[in-house]
Amino acid sequence: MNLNELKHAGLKKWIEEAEALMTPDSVEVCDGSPAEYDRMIKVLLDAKLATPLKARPHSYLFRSDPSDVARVENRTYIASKSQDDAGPTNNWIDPAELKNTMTGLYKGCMKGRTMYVIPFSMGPVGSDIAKIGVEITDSAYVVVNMHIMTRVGTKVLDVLGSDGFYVPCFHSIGKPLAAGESDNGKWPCAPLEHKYISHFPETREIWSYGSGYGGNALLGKKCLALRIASVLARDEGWLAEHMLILKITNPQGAVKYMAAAFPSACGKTNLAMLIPTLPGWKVQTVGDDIAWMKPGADGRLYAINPEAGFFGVAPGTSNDSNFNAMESIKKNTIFTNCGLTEDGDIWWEQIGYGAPGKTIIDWKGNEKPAPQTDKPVKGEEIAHPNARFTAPAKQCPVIADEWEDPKGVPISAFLFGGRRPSTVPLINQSKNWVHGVFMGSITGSEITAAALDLKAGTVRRDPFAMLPFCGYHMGDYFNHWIKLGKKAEAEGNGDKLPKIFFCNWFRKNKDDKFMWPGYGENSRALAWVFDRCDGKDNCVETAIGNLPKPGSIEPPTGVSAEDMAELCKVDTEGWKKEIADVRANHYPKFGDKLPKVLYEELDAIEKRLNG
Ligand code: SAT
Ligand code: MN
Repeated sequence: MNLNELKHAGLKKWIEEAEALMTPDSVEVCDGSPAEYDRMIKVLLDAKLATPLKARPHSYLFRSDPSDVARVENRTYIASKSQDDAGPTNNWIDPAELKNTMTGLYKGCMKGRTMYVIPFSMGPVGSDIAKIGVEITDSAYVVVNMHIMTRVGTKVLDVLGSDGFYVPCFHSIGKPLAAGESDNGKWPCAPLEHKYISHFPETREIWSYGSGYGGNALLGKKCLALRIASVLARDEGWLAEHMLILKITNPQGAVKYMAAAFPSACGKTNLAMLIPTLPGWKVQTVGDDIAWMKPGADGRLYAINPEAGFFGVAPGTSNDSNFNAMESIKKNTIFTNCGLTEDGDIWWEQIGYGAPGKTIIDWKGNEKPAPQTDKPVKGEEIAHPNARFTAPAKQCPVIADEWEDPKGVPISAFLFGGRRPSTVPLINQSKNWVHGVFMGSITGSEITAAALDLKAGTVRRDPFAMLPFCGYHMGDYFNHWIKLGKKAEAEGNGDKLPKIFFCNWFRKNKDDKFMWPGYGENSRALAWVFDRCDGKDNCVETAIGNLPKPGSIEPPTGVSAEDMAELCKVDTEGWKKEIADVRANHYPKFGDKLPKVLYEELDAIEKRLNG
């Protein structure tokens, strides 16, 4: 599409300003067509950045620069006008100063390259809950990934009309090309000290520079759908959350939808695609990473998955751990930083089998002996631990029919969880909304090996799994959740709010062995949650919440009755320590902005534990 065909004058002006600043050789407005995808792949093949995979139709492998392999949290900024609005858990730079620095970096940054303009919708095009963004980028790799992860193209411009709202997103890899120069197999990016992933919450803008990887570059995902959307949600009265959405059907055919937030490495994608071991139950996927939720006219909370694909961690994904993910990536998939086998397929640690043939190319492009087993060897990884697949959600065999319903799906339950070897029971229902917000606010995982400045055994708290993704002060964020509950109650809709639960698949016994098998067996806890939402008499009220009544969750094979009882009981001493840790080390981080009702909740639980 030609720039002059653009109906939106503001958008056209913004693109022209970007072109004048970044001085690309040419400008292309993306139409989102399959032909455009193939043309971009051709550009990437010519630059020797993509390797076609013989074993998977229409699929390609990329190897990034070893310095550009993950989100860079220490280069990620929330540049609100006041530092206090960004809060203590976000990096902050004054927006004028940051724009000044970045304008300097953007100057001439696209020389020798094409500037792609990607109009995209987060959420089904035209949905009331969806939002439009436009990403300007000089990376064809970003274009193909955005094709899969979002809805791109002309249909989005049609919805935008001549004056619609969009989030403007600048992205440059920060590697201009001299005349005649080509990337020639070297992943283009800028050095770490020039990387910036910047968010301007007041003006709803995203400026990213220097990285081509994942959430740093695919700006619809964490930047728009979480950091900027969390600010929009605060201002407009809805929720933008780091949550999977699943559909669950019981043996009688009744359906509920649940949304769940976990810190990284807790198996969110696995839970979203779980295959229940409980006979007659069915789980289907609506989303695996992000949920946008708005109160509907009936008082219920309706959720959409703003994304259109999965950007999943590859290592650890196998037919055993996530069969449906393995099925989703059989074709039309982009792989980044995986190993390449002799027969032209990808491979990674814990894929479920050793690598075929004699040799394998690792993620850095080096030839190595093909591993006989899929066990990881630290420091010798074939795939980078953050290697990824980008696959269309519609390829998931258990994608729910409603996954693209513009109305969204009504949520019955929220689940929070983390890796907690001790203290936290298998599943626990909050006593009420505020107690549920308390549960979300103390979410975290215990760290196993001593890392950075934290001792092993310390709980690294990641409230609502949103710490790296909230575009404003976390104290205000907790308050937003509390206000949403209060408003629903004031409108007589308190009982229509999702019930809130805390789960823990990672309890260990004295011998350091997992007490719960996890994966498909987690359906037992989901079934209990399902029945709880219907008010079934399957719980006992305790000091910390509503726990499963003995016998209400049938233990899976290999879990003894004693272990089951242990998994579902109150560890009074452990909880006293938990409360003390939250009081001394966690809540004070948020200063005055921590809602008073959360301290009251802390006092109330402590009193019950002592009483
Ligand atoms: O790279 S992403 O931000 O998209 C994924 C992640 O780091 O959680
Ligand atoms: Mn995520």
